Amino acid sequence: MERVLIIGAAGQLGSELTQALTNIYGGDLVIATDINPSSLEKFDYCKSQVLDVMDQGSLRNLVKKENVRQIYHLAAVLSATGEKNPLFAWNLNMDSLLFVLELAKEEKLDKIYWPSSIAVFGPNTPKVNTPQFCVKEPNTVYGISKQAGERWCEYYFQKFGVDVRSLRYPGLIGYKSLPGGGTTDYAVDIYHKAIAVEPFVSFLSEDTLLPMMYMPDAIKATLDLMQAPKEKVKIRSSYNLAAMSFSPKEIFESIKAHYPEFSISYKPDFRQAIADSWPDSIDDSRAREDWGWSHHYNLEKMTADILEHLPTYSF
Ligand code: AKB
Repeated sequence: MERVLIIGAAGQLGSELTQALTNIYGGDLVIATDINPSSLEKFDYCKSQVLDVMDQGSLRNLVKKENVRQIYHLAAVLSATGEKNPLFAWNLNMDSLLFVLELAKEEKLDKIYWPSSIAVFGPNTPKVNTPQFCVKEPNTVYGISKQAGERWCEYYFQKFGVDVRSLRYPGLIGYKSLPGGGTTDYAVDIYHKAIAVEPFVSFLSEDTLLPMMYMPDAIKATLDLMQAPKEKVKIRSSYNLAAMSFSPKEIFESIKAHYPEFSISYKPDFRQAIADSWPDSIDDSRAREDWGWSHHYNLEKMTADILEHLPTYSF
């Protein structure tokens, strides 16, 4: 039996991707792993195991013992948390990717998925409709690690034939997990404050525009890319990916249409500089051309869906 391994499964993306992969492959063929034992309780529908991705020996043993053929490597320190402990973020983000790529090469694994981010772009990147190929001078440790990671992915594909695929996610917004240390995570937190009828204090200024995506679209993009025939995946660093762009003021207004009492104030902190270094909007035409990507959710549809489901969702 050939299995699919998810590393960092309890995070924002993993929590929903693990369910989607289980729907495709069945619970016996999917193994959710995370460093935090209590976070694995939610994976009662598939196999699960504690795994520290920095423990190379345990990772290798697990892959061999369970006949893992695909790895989704999602464990990472995000942008805001990374700035608080840059060397830890660099070591975790880079070493873990290299462990996985080496393992894929040695064990001739079928496919690897590794997420990149709009954080690969920096202040000298064209801000509007940011192209697939352009200047990238990221100034966060998270962005530098994603940029270097992209180069390593392409290197392992070119030199060793490792079938590694990647997307540059915009800010991802879902209601099934709590904010996880990202700069775009204000747009997750704001919905929790709205349904708790609490005022929201934004750590970004009102007009800070950032590219964003609702989680069902991110899951669809990930599965579409991973299921695309190999020859259609022409970019082996990472694909630009886009759905919508909005500011704190615009997301607030979309929520206020449902919760008229909701209020917001703005108190920018160190995360403002990170957001200011990132694009306003992304050109993802290569993903659309190469493997048929299209998105479904805009801001209004996303807000309506989250406000319908979040109040009854139990963590
Ligand atoms: C972050 O804000 O750090 C992440 C990202 C854009 O990759 N959500």
